[in-house]
Amino acid sequence: MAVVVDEQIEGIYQQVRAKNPGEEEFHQAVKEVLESLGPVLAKYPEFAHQKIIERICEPERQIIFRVPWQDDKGHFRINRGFRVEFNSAIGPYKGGLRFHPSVYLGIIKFLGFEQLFKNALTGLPIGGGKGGADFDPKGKSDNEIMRFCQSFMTELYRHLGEYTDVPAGDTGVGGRELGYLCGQYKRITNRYESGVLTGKGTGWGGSLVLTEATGYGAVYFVREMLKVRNDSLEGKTCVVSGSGNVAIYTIEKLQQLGAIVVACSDSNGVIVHDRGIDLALVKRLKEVERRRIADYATTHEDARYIAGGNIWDVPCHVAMPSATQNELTGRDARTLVANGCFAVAEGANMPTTPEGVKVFLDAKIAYGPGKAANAGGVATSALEMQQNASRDSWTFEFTEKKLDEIMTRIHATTYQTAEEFGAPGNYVLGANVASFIRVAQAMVALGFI
Ligand code: NDP
Ligand code: 2IT
Repeated sequence: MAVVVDEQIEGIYQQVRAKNPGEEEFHQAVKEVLESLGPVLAKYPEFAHQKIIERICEPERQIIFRVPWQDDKGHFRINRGFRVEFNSAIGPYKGGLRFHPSVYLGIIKFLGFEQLFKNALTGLPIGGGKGGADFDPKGKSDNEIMRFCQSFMTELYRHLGEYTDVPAGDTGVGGRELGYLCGQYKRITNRYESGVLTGKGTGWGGSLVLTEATGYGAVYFVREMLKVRNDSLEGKTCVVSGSGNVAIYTIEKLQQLGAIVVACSDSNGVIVHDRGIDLALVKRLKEVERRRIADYATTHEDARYIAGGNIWDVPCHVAMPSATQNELTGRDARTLVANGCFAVAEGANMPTTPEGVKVFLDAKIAYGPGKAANAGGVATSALEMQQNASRDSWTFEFTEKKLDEIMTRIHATTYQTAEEFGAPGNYVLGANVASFIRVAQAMVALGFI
């Protein structure tokens, strides 16, 4: 039976590869989920009969569009925009927008696929989607960013709606970009439809805690993983890659819980500061002045900047990859384990390569995959949608408590599912299985979707 199921799943994976040529990141994300599903098909044969896996791997809708805009010198520029509406079995399509030069269909599809399962894990009524553009925000003026966002939304708006598709931020899309996107949506539709985007400013429909939510949530997930091992974050040495939104609030919550964060990074290099990262400085450099992390070392002479360095070479107890996909390789994973690292939680989406994941699972360290560990961002987006729907705005304390409860619940669900399906301590299997069952059951209930 198990062999038949494995062959069936391998056949589906090969079909996905053949139908989506060249989309390597998408293949990788699909493979990782499919590898967990053998025991699920054995328990729920109706999922195989109804071809639920094949249906889930095919997005409901994929939109690709031209984004023309003009730079400050008056030159015409053309980018490519995307929105992949992956699955709406559980709720409206929900997921962020990424602006980065590396964006192409394969990246958006991997992110949309991950998002679908992550969103199901939150237990909230949100489907999965993702979008973005191959636009590079680095070095652009505010006016250029505004013109780009307006042009992007001029096409995207027709696909959105608070009951249809609700974007948010991701790499390269933060408060500034969401403001311009929201403004253009409002101008075109003549509707103040707050629930159509999340991550809005807190003065105009945004939720408190959303800025902090992904990072805070990832740290709560680590706290829970350590709790079942009778341990805590107090006094632990931590390394956090990146220095963007997720990294900054991961560092903040780690510090609040008594950990010492000794390194962070950007795509140019690594800062190592043994007495602990000065977070106020990182926030100023990155959130206010939009500068490079290298500039940190000009303020703190006892910190080291390693141009082109590898952050995973820095010894730590807890590692939190929070920059980008495939940033942590098999070699990096072996280095971390050899240096005594015993917990890894992914703030970024798919930051660890398949070889790296295997190293962590074989070493039996506490390893929280992104779709579980970084679900706090989208969960708080759903809390923003709740507040918008009821024309309410909650306090910071109330919202943070809800986030904490959601992350604690996601940890419990993934932990228990791993045990139930015969892989105790394996959060990869727990997250894939628990979320897949939720989506699949909704699809079966809804009939031909
Ligand atoms: P930001 O744009 O705020 O920051 C990204 C950070 O990662 C920067 O420090 C950036 O450095 C670094 N980085 C980006 N690309 C690369 C690369 N190719 N190589 C090395 N470093 C890189 O993005 P976020 O913090 O919002 O997102 C980070 C990760 O977290 C992504 O994987 C995203 O999908 C995921 N995530 C984000 C959520 C959100 O709500 N924002 C929610 C859940 C997950 P540089 O400035 O040099 O490019
Ligand atoms: O990857 C993610 O979960 C996000 N970028 C957040 C998505 C959202 O809709 O809040």
